[in-house]
Amino acid sequence: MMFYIILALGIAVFVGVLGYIYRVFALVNLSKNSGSTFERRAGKSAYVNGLLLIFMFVAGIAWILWYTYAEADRYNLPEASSAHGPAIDSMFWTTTVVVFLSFVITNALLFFFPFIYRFKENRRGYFFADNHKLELIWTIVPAIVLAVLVLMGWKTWSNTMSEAPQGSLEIEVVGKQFNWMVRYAGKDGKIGKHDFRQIDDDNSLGMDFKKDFKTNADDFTASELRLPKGQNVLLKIRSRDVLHSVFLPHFRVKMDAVPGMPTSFWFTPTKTTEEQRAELVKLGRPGAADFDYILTCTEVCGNSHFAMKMKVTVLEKADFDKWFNEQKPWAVSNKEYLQKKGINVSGLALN
Ligand SMILES: [Cu+2]
Repeated sequence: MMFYIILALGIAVFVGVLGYIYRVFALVNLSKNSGSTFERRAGKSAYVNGLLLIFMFVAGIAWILWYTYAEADRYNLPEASSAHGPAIDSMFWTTTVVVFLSFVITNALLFFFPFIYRFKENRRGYFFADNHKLELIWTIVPAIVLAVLVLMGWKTWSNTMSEAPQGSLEIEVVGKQFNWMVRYAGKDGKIGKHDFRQIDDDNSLGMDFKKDFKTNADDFTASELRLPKGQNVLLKIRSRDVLHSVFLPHFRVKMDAVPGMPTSFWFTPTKTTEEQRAELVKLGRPGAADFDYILTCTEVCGNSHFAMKMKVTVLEKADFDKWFNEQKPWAVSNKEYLQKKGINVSGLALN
């Protein structure tokens, strides 16, 4: 590997030196000739360079458009699997199109002007110290465009970030180096209180049974995130150590997990895993038959950040309820641990 890097560097330096020598000779030649020849040759060179710049611009834009189109199926996310997802997507594409158009317009000026205003023997440059009209245009037009984008984004943001509706399914998502932990509220619909001082090898979430036995008693943990289709889900997010970020790309959900500062995100899944899988198979996407939704960390949090993932499964409501009712509360599975900690477990439903 190192050898090839050095070889590539060597070739680059060699080509650079050759080019430089050529330029020196060309300049020496130019200065030998009389004034009019010099100007003719300079004019020709400006013409060729101008054309090359235009070619580079057109070829570059064509390449971007072609690549975006040809690879769309491989890299673009499928249609959103959540109720608020389409609004986020529409905002994303509107912003992308506006930004790309401004890029094309401003860069077209940049790359066409060297050709249009290239050196000509009898043409003199036009100089001006300032131009209020031009400055007004290039200040006001971007200001209006950006204001519209910001207002649209603000509207989408406030709709997405509104208070979770009553009766949402509460799930706690906790990040730690380097995995996610999830806890369901159990039958009472409430997630029990936690205290970082209660965290140990067994009680990795720090569930506080001393202060809050009742709501903690029926909570259960799971090794994957299961969600019911069509029901509002409220993720209560926290971190046990450093910054992490909850990312459910297919649901257009993203929220930081901040130590010491609880965050949340509510949304409504609209497609089961099986429905999404079938859709991808129909689109012919690679690996579609084994598709699974994913919860992944999108904040660089340490050396195993890349592996901080959890499988997500969306089930039909009936299947979800069945699974939900079969789960054993954490406290029941860890009765001996709680007793050792001096907690009275006689109140536990031992089903
Ligand atoms: Cu991470």
